[in-house]
This record gives sequence, C-alpha cells and structure tokens, in this order.
Amino acid sequence: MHSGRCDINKQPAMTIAKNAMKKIFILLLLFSTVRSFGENGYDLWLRYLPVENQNLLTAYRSDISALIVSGKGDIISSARNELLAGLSAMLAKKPALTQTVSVNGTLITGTAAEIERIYRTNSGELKQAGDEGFIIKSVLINNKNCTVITANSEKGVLYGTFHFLRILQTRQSLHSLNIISAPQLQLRMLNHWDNLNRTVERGYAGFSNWNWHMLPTYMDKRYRDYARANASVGINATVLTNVNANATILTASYLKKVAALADLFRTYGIRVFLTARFSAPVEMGGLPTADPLDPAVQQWWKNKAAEIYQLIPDFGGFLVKANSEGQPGPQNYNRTHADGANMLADAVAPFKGIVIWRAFVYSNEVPEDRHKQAFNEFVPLDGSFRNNVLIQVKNGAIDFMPREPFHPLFGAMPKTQMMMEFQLTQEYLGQGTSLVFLAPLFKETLQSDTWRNGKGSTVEKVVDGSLQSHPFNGMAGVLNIGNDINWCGHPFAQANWYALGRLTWNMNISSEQIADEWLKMTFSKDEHFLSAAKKIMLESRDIILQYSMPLGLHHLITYGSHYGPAPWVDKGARPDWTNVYYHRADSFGVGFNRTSTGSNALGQYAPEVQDLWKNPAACDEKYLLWFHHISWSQKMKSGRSLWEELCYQYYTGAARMKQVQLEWNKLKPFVDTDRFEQVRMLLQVQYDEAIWWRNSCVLYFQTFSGMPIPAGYEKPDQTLEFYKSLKFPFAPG
Ligand code: BDP
Repeated sequence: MHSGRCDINKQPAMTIAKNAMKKIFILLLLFSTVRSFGENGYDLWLRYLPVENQNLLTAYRSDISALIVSGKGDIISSARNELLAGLSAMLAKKPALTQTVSVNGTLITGTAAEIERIYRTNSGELKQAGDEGFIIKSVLINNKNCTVITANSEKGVLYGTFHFLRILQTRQSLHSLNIISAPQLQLRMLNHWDNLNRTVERGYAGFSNWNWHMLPTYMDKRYRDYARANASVGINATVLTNVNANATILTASYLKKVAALADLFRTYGIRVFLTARFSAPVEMGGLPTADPLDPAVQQWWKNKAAEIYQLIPDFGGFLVKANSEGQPGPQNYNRTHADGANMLADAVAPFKGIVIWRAFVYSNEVPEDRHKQAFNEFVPLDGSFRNNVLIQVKNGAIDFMPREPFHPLFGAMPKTQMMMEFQLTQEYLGQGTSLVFLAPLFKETLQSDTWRNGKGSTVEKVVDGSLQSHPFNGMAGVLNIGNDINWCGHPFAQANWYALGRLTWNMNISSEQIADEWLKMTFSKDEHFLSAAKKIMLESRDIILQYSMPLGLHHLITYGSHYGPAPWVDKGARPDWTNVYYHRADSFGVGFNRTSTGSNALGQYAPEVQDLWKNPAACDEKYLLWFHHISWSQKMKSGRSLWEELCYQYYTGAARMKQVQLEWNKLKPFVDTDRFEQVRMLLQVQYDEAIWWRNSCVLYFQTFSGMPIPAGYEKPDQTLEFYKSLKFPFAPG
C-alpha cells in the first residue's frame, strides 16, 4: 500500500511541475469563468476577463502581438491606458509597445493624421466615420497582417478602441475586420438628478456619485471609472445636477468643483452641462427680477456664462426645467418658454454652448388634461427658439409610465430641434428592487410612427433630425447610478445604462443584441446562460407592465415616493398628482377618455395615428384604457370581459414573475455566488411586489366593477384595507 505522498514522491520532478501547472491553470480558468467570490459589480461591463478558450487565446495573442498608439493628446492617453489594461487582462500578456510595423499582429491606433506615416486611411471611409466615428480594419502593412483603429478625431479613436475591446470581450474573431461606425446622434447624454447634498431625486442606488463637499481636491476613483463606462458606449455629455435646480452650483466655489470633473471627463470625450435655476439672478445675483427680457437679467447670465467658460472652455451649456412642478421660469414674468430659453441661449452662444429646454411642463392652475399641456404650450412657439436651443421631450406625455404612447410633440414642431428624454432610473418600473430591461421600451417609442410627414415618420427620425432636417440632435437618459458599489443597485440595472449608450450611438441596434453584449461582458458567455438570461431580460418589461399597469392603465403609484401600488389615492396637492385622475374608475368602467368625447388629447396626434386609437374596438389593447373609458362588461379581443381581462393580466403577470424566479435559479452554475444571490433575493422581493400589485389593484377595481374574481385564481389573502394601510415613510428616491 502506498500513501498518496509516496506516490507523488515517486513521480519525476518535471511531471509534478507539469501537473501542478495544469491544476493552477484549471483553477485560474474556473475563477475566470465563474468567480465565486468578490464579484461586486463595480467593473460594470468592462471586466476584461481572461480569455478562457486556449485556441482563441492563442489566436488573439498572435493577432495582437505588438501595439502602436500614435498621438499625445489626453484622449489618446485614455485610449492607450484602456487598451493596455484590457488587453493585458484578457490575453494575460501585455502587448509590446512599438513604433513601426515589423511583426504580424501589430495593432495600430491613432487618428488618421497621426498614423499616416504607417497607414493611409481611405478618405471616403473617413468621411463616413465623421467627427466622432471610427474605422477598424484588418490590413496588410509591410506584408504583415495588422489591425488599424483610426478616426478623424481622438474621440473617434477612443470609441473605436472601446469597440475593439468589446469585440474581444464578446470573443469574436479579429480576422477580416472591416468596420466603419458613426454615431447617429450628436448629443449622447446623461442627466443626473443629483442634489448638492448628495441625495438623488428618484435615485435607488445610494447617494450621489458626486462628492461635492470633497471636490475639487479629492477626486474619487469612481469619477474616472464613470467616464470610462460612458466612453465605452459613446456617451459624450453629462448634466451633473438635478433638473429641480439649486442655484448654488453656479457660485464660484462650486464651479471650481465642476471644472475639476470637467477636466477629467474631457479626457474621455465627455462635456459637462449644468442645470440652471431660472431664478438664480434673484437668488444669488441680488437682482429684483429674473425676467428674461430685462437687460440686467440678460447681462447677469452673460457674465455667468463668461465666468463658467473661463473655467471650463468646453462647457456644454444649460439644461432647464422651467415652470413645471413649482420650478421658476419665464412664465412667472408673463414671458414664454421661448423668451426664457433664448435669453440663456444668447448667453452661451458666443462660446458655442447650447440650451436644452425641457418640455415636461404642466400646471395645476390649468384645468386641462395633463397629457395635453406641453403640446398646448410648445406648439405655438415652433420656430421661435434660437438655433442653439434643443427642446427635450420625455418619451410620453405624462411621465415615464411603464408604457406610454409616444409624446404628441414628436414631429409636431417641424421648425424646432427636439431631443429625446428617457428615464433609466426605474421610478415607475419597480424602482431599485426590480429586474426590468428598458431597451424594449426605448425601442417601442423610437419606432412609433408619428405620421407627421407621411408613413414612416418615426420618432427615431424626429430625434435624429432626418425627418425635419435639423442639423443638431440628441438623446438623454435620466441616469440610475449612485454610490452603491455596483453603481446601479440592482445588478441588472446596469444594462439600462449600457442600453441607453448603445442606442444613442445607433437606434437600430436590437434589444436582443444589446442584452447579448451586456450579458456576455457582465455575466457569462455560456450559451445556455445567455439564452435563458436574455429571455428573462427581454420579457421583463412586459411582465412588470402586466402586473402593475396593464391595458393602458397608468399612474397608479403611491403618493410622493411612487413606490408600489396605490390606485386609491384621491387626495393630493393637486388633482393631477392623484391616481383617480388617471384611471377614472366608476361603476360603469375604467380608463381615461382622451378621445373627442373626452379630453381629446388624442386630437394632438396626426389623423392617421388618431385613426389607430380613436375607436375602442380597433385600438391596440395596450393603449385601451389610456385613451378610452371602457365598460367592465365590454368584450375584449380574447373573448373575456374587460373585468376578466384585467384580472387575467394581473394574475398572469404575477405568475410570470414566479417563472422568472425559477428560471434564474437554474442559472446558479453560471453566475458568481455574490451576484447570483443578490439577484435571487431581489427577484423574491419583486415577486412579493407583483403579488402586492395584483392583489391591491384587483381588490380596488373590484369595488367599482362589483364582479367576482374569476374562478381558478387564488383569492387575495389580505383585504383592500390592509393594502391601503401600508406605509413606506423612508422609501428611497
Ligand atoms: C417626475 C419625477 C420628479 C421629477 C420630474 C421631472 O417624479 O421627481 O422632478 O419627473 O422630470 O417623474 O422633472
């Protein structure tokens, strides 16, 4: 009998060393595919995990054996650092930096002008790449197989670099590359709703990323990583402060803090914007008025702009929420939105700044359907805004509901540049607890046909300016990050940040592709995992719609915090902050009649769109109760009555959530313990919330329908009174 130890001792030293190496390699492989510890999500989709497949690794190593990075600018430095970090980690080997092409597998990066001595880029391709796009090509130089990443600008090179790294991260071949990619939109922007005291309006991922108190001297590592993440998806602009603005950000000491962030972000091609509090000339300038037509007020803003540009030469400009939800604005002085926007636009124009003026306006003094107010206020102003003003419009006319028909303003102001505002933070979509992938929502809006210029006048074409030929365009996402270690709270919420960036670059990328890329880079490349996780993501928005606000119901949330169901809210500071205002349930039926016999908000759409939705029998059921007040006993397309259909939707949505939990549990072998557990627990919270939504809404609407919950459905285990009594005094956001 031999002991194991004796066995080992008998093996030749070489075999032992080989075996040990093998074991270490297998262990490394295991850790790299499914890291069982320390996976906190901080690295987002930029994890750069070592290439697991030996053949692929060998291929990649020979495809990238030497590296030339041409150029000395700050943005090129960022690209160089990223390439070195990414390649060293993924290939477990640092490629040699060189100046000339002498070996196969040389990767050459730099602007076309910088690398001209090595490679002459085709001028037609450069034209196609435009100001910020890039070219990635497999080419032959000095008879050596090389790859070139080039562009007209350093920014383009940076975006190309990230794209190249994404090719590796998603383990695609590096052979025969021939990519020319240019962004569809110029302004690819994030809006932070961050307050100076570090609370985040509608933020569910901790406190603000900006540590204003410690800036400008203390520069948190997160600032650079934030910039890297943005640049990796092409985001080039960020508004640092809440739209419910605080004038303090415009004081000299705070502007220095802003400048410190701007200096860093510039090295990643990101321009900084601020929100402007319209009453700042009064609050901090000591003027008696903020009237935009008052010369002293105009001068105050001009001076302020000059002061800002002195510190931040590439300052983007201002984002303004005016005369909305209590914010000051030009209407306080009987002036129009155009008067206000133009005054600020004139102040920043000499520095090439822009003003983004939000169309999210509604007044409780106007006894008009909230849906109609922005359109009513803005359409008459078409053509009266300066060239450097963009009107930022939310995807729908109410407020980021889980589903809204597209905002009627899209396409209705042909002489005005309009940009899209989406919400990444899940204010009405389960907040911090829920797994909801928003790309399908974004795409649904972008693909909607406004019919403003005949068939095919999609919102996408309004946004990219191709429909009404505007020279300037953009899209913004109200961000979902905070100082949580994984940035977004819910591990899957990062996907929405990623999705917004990818769509600002190219609105035609499918939700599926976005989910696929993100999952591969963030979780796992295993095919089984991918198809199951993708299914979860792609169905997630549909599921939450079903169990929270199906059939066009909207705004059923808790007063104030907006957390959870409360369709019964009938008192508030103003009628349009109650929920009965939106669902209008009564003993006859439910839904908001927005047709010509009701508020006629439908009349704000093009006739062809009206035709689609005006007749309840033909109206797509997903918008039915948005536009119509329907009888409880009305037959639906399914053959069920409206009441039965409503129950069906609520019960099906909740049941699908249970299914999601089961599907996720099967993915345990593919996910690191930390994130697997986090998602597992969150899905339990979400399932409980689905039941809570289902029960409260069914019980509440039953008080109007007077009809029983159809046979076969389990009865709610609590009473309506119980659900009404629930309080969440410290809900975040
Ligand atoms: C609503 C939010 C509110 C924001 C507002 C806005 O509830 O906190 O200030 O939008 O967009 O969705 O200005």
